[in-house]
Amino acid sequence: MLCLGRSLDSPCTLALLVGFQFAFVVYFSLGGFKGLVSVLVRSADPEFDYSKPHDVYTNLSQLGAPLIHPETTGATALASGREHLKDCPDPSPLLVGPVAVLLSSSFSLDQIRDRNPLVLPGGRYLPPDCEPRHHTAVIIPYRNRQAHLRALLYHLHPFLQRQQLHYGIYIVHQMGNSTFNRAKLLNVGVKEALKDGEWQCLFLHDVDLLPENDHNLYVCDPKSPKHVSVAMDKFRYRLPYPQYFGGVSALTPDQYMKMNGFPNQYWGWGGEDDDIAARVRLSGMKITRPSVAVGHYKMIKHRGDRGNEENPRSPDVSNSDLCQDF
Ligand code: UD2
Ligand code: MN
Repeated sequence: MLCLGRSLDSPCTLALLVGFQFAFVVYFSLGGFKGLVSVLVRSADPEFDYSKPHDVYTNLSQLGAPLIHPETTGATALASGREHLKDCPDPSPLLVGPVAVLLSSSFSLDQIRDRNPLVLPGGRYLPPDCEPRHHTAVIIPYRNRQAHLRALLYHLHPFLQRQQLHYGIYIVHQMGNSTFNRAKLLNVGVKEALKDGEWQCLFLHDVDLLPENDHNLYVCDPKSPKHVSVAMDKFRYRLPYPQYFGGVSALTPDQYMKMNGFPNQYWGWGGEDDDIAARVRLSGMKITRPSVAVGHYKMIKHRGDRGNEENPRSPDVSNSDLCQDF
């Protein structure tokens, strides 16, 4: 090379130094190695145009007629007449991508039921014309959020039906005025849901979070617990911090048992989501996430609730906590 053997103050060495400096500035302004890779390698993630969302009830008329009477709920009734059905297509042809979100629903529960005629009593659904590939229980810890619950049910029923899942929605209501306990309610919900049906996947879902893209499938990852609400308007569509596990998450019953359920000792707001993330790690599992492109959610704005004041001290996360919590 022409510069070799010349003294340090030669114009050539100076040019090299300036070049290196420039490369460093570019490297760090792109966010280090990750940023550089994302610029050089085109991401395989799909892109969605959130500026033109579909109505959340799009394609619902294509679901087909019910094969069973809507009043029948028993397992045998659900199975009868379905023996010759083929597996549902993968992916569902009914998906539309971004869907509009109504943050306040003026619909009553009766009106929501009327708009979703294929949903069975108890908030259960089974695709009428194909055999579902996935069986998901959605578990919602709840107290005194009527308006949020109506907005969620209005949105979630058509959203999940388009995914052609077998699903059930469980609202776990904490009675009375004593301090709220989200994680304990989730434990109760898991136990009751598993008594009720052979669910392969447990979706743990805040009542005030509305998914914005139906490609965000409400199915579990058999390898790892999944944190699902990765991009919320509340956090400007980014993860607030790497270990964040709040909002919506999904576990198989096996994953739930392996981490010994959720902690029961978090009374009041906060801390339990981080504890749950720590339990995942302590039990030797990793957290997986959908891409930010599909994991979009809107959160209904709200103030803190009476009876769910901030938990003044977060209980220690230790192995001794990992005992008989569910
Ligand atoms: C965050 C997390 C949430 C949880 C909480 C701390 C997000 C989007 N969510 O929510 O998962 O970790 O912090 O505990 O970051 N609820 C009721 N009635 C009540 C109180 C709570 O139904 O009186 C339920 C409801 O499902 C609600 C959830 O508990 O969505 C979480 O409570 P929050 O919405 O008040 O807390 P937030 O939004 O800070
Ligand atoms: Mn909230």
